[in-house]
Amino acid sequence: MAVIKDTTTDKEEKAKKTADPVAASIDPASQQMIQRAQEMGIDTIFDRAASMKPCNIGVQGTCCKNCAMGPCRLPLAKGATGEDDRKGLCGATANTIAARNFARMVAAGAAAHSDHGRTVAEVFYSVAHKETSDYQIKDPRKLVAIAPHFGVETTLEVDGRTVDRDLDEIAREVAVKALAEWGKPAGELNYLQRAPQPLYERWKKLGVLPRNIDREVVDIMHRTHMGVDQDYKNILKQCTRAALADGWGGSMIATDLQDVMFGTPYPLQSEANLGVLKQDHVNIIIHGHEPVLSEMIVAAAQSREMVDYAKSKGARGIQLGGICCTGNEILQRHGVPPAGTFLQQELAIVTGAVEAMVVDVQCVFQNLANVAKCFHTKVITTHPMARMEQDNVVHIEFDEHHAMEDAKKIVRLAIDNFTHRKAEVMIPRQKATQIAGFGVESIEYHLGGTFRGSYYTLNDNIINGRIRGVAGVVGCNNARTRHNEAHIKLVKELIKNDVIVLTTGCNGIACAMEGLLTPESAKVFCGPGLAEVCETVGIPPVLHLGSCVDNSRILLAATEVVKAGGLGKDLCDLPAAGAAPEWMSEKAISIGQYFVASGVYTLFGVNLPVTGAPVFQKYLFEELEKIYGGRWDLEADPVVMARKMIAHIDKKRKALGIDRARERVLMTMADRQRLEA
Ligand code: XCC
Ligand code: SF4
Repeated sequence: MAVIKDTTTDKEEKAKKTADPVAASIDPASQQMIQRAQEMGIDTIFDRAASMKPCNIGVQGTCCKNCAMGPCRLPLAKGATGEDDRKGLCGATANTIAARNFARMVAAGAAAHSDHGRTVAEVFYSVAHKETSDYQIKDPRKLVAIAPHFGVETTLEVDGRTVDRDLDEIAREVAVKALAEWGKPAGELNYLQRAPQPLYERWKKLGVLPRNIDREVVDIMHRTHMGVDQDYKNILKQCTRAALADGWGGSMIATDLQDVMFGTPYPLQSEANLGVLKQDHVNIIIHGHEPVLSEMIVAAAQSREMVDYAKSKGARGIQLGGICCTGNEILQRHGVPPAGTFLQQELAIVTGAVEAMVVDVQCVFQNLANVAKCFHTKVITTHPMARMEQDNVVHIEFDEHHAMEDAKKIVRLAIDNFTHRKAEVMIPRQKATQIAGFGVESIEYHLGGTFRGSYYTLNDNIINGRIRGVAGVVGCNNARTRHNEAHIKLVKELIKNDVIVLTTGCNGIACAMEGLLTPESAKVFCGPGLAEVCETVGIPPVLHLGSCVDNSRILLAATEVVKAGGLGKDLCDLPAAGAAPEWMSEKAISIGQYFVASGVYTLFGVNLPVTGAPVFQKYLFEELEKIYGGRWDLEADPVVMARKMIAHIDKKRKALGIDRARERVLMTMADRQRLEA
């Protein structure tokens, strides 16, 4: 194959290294597949990370290519002192450049989440207007619960009596109101008022209430064009607006309407890791983010017709497996096991057991198609927005108006491919059991019990110190750091210290692979307080809340905690912190910014592209706390990261006056006996 490179030097060739499988991942299944790929001469992201260094100016966030006079590169020299007179051709400072780059990441991230939300809202519109019969309203209760937040009445007066409004009518009105959130000409996003009152008032006073979702993204693109906003503080203010439009807008609407149409998740048992694939089954991997298609594939794969067809080809059945957040969506609602995290997508194909890898949008490696060339696997793109240039990729465009038909076409293609399998099937045996499917509603049910569904019990256990605090640990894998290592070290350190963990995204999959999503793991890994709570209530110490758009569930769960009382009046009062230890995507930056702007101390691992602009970095890491109550931080060491989160949690406990309760819990048996004597 022709490779475009400078033929005058073979430096590139010499620099080509392969990854050390054990150094690349903590997961034995992944190690096995990395090694197998190397033996077969197939390169994976792990090898590419070993052979290509990241740009050391981009890493600092201080390379500007926003006009053709650049790229202007402003590296910060190690140990630089004195006046910072670095500037681009136009005079843009390192702060301006880093802030503009940061803002564009927020814009891309908010756009990705929110555009996913828009698709969901459009499908919901079709459902509400009876344009499709493939989808239904599976959870009418949730529809009635969210309608008031859009200003939609759920009851009406008839002859002086209050009666329930017709569900179809509510659905139509919610659909119209929800879709309007992307482009309404005036006002502010409806869901913002779901935040605790003081937080909403703070946003209002600061002038950061998003107007409509699309506008805040466009605003960033305009503002960061050459020669517009050159004040890093003002640029960051717009980051907040766009990020809030994601977390309390596009993402939250996506979660809610998905629940309405596909069902609100409820705890269920499943498994995780490459070992979920089956030698004698047709294996279909579903990868990406939007569950509108995957919902249909799950239904199609379970249909009698398809199962019989699979059997007619010599398979014993159809096994679905998820990767990334589409995987999380079908896990939460149907128990479909994730085959792995973001970094395992190529490795799934390397098993030789995957008949089809179906992808929609986001976090999909283009290299999947190259890996697939070495096996019988069909890579199927399904979204008009996301195609691949390689000629072995099949495009089956998905349309909600004939959703089931499209899904069956895809499943049939996978089944037909079963007979093309070659001899080299090698499925790692590793898989772990997990309990997933948590959400605002099920936490309420579990911790409140059948008789008293409320967050009161959770608050009580936080106040009495059995639970020290709450951590949201979320986000991706990053090939610049050992696969899953920081995720697992961080989460283990937190639960060891009685901090309950709410997880989403690839962290959720990583924790599942490690067996942390089982109630039984509490006894092994948790401190005595958290272990006791988990045992009494029968929950894992790490609660899987779903995909990355489901971070909105974390925001709402935290809001419920505030509402239940005794832990302050605002999200920033809570003994809580957030982290994305292995982040890589622009979506993560948007998530980080909306958590910070909602009052949460938020730590990122690996690196943040702001280190080349120390003044801007200080603004994010220190000044923001005075404005929003939350702030950014960077910490590559997961154990230190946990300590920082715990220190913050303890600081908040002290401010709430509940630090002494915690001390009592930590008493040893001997202390107790002494007291009783
Ligand atoms: Fe992608 Fe959502 Fe990150 Fe995983 S956690 S790598 S964004 S799949 Ni969302
Ligand atoms: Fe350079 Fe300014 Fe153009 Fe950026 S906008 S590339 S700093 S001249």
